Amino acid sequence: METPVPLMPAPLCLVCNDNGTLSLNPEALAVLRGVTQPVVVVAIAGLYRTGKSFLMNRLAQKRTGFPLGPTVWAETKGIWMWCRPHPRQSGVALVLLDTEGLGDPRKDDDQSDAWIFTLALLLSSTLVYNSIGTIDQQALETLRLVTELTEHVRVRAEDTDSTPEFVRVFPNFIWTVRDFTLQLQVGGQPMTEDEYLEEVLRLQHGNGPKVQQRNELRRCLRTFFPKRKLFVMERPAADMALARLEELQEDELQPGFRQQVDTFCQHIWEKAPVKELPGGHKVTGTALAYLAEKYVAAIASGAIPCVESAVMALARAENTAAVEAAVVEYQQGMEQGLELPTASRDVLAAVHQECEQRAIKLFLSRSFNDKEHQYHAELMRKLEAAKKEFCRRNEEASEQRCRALLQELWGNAERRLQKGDYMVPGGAQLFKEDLKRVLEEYKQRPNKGVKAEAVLEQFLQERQELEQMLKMKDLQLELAEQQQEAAKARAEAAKQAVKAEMEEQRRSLEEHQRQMQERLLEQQRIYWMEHIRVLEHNMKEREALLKEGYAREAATMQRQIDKLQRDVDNQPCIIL
Ligand SMILES: Nc1nc2c(ncn2[C@@H]2O[C@H](COP(=O)(O)OP(=O)(O)OP(=O)(O)O)[C@@H](O)[C@H]2O)c(=O)[nH]1
Ligand SMILES: [Mg+2]
Repeated sequence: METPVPLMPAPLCLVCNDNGTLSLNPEALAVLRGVTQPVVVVAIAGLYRTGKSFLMNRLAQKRTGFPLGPTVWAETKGIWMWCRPHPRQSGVALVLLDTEGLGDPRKDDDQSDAWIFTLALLLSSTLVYNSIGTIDQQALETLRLVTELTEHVRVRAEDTDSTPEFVRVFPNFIWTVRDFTLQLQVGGQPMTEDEYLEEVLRLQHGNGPKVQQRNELRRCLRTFFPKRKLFVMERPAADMALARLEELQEDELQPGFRQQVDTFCQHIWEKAPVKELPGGHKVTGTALAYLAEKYVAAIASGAIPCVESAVMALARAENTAAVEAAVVEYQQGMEQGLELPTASRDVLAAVHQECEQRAIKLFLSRSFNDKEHQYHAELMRKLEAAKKEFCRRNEEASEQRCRALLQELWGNAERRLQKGDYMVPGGAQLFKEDLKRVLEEYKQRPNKGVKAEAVLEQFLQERQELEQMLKMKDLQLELAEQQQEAAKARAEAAKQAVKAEMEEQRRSLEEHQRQMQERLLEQQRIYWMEHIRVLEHNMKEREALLKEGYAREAATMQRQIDKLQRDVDNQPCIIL
């Protein structure tokens, strides 16, 4: 059964900012770890006091939640988190991250703004940048952090400049403009919000340092965030009512605002993607908590957070857990599916095959980045050992049952032996008949299991002393004959078992290989799609730059395209 998203009646502070020192709140971290579903993570960032928390409460479908604060002073500190069941998708959680407003003049350190923005960017799958009024120079200036991201994010540990790689790991970008009053038009023609955004991001001509600086920001936004959207919203209520927005009834909000905010929320609920790692692995709340720990620890130690290092550490933890979970799945399946002793080895083998298949599937669905197949090999070893243990238990159960059965069937004969019934004339014949009856009855009884022949052979061997006791030639012959037959049957059964075992190992290997192959093909497909997406984006960007008359910038982009193409030629399957 699906575990529900842990109930979070109100948001919790996830990343605390204590005068520029960032740390994680263990309580919030524990809640996030408990979210075992994949997560859609929406983070909001932007200037302080611009209605960010209010907008996040709309996404949570709650009037109150993230505190707003009616004063001019910044309200939200650090990063606040609210995990909610996803309003559209079952089995997925919606994680809302509300961040501290940027540019608060009362803050003495300017570094925490950059780190909080970086964390919002690295943890989210959709980043909402919120500004008020119109997309003016100030709104763009606040985003200057984007041009400094090289100093705050590494994609691979060995990168000196990670910028060409950002596009692979960055979230979708949504710009929300609040209190927007302008008409969306160019030359008298109406334009869409997205067209307006592209217009704003168009490079400007001129060589002055100011133009260069602004163009640099535009270029960064265009290249880092290929998926971008704009939503404009009018003022939600009359000035007087703004300070108590949380108390207003829905119909007291401006109808235009209501409609615009609804369109925004619908877009997030319908389109915002589940957070994925490079290679397409879906991030759960548990994994997100792990990443948050790694990134915050890197920042706290004065290092630059590195996506690849965090993902590799996460992969190690997840893959170890995936092996354990797959072994448990196998063991539980075997316990439920088997009744020991099984009638034959084939019965055990059939249940084993089914459980093994399920275990590999579970492992592959959870594991990722297992480039050397190290964890897969560990799983194979553990499943083999677990199977051996079930075989041993099966043999033991069969032995016990067969011994008990022979003891029961031999009871009568044993009593006669004690009484000396076989030592009198005609006793040998009587013994022969009794033995025959016991053997026939033993053969008839079902569910003796895989040790039926071996136990019988041993039983007959143990009866050898009777030959001496009874001193009967024909009886000796009889016993020897029966014993030989039992030994033959046991040897045949052992031969069959070896053959079956070899066959089983071959099949098991094939099953592992089949599922691995499928997984490999799927990973290659995802890798190619990612690569093609980046290539297409860069080519589109190069075209646009050429069209806008920026030959030098277009040439830089061409170099990136060439490098991507070389990567394709050299390494057909790279999984970050
Ligand atoms: N003008 C205007 N005010 C708004 C809007 N949305 C919310 N407010 C009001 O603006 C004030 C700040 O709102 P918050 O949602 O706390 O803004 P914030 O961006 O989270 O603020 P910080 O956490 O301090 O950065 C509150 O009084 C809100 O009622 C809006 O769209 N336009
Ligand atoms: Mg706030």
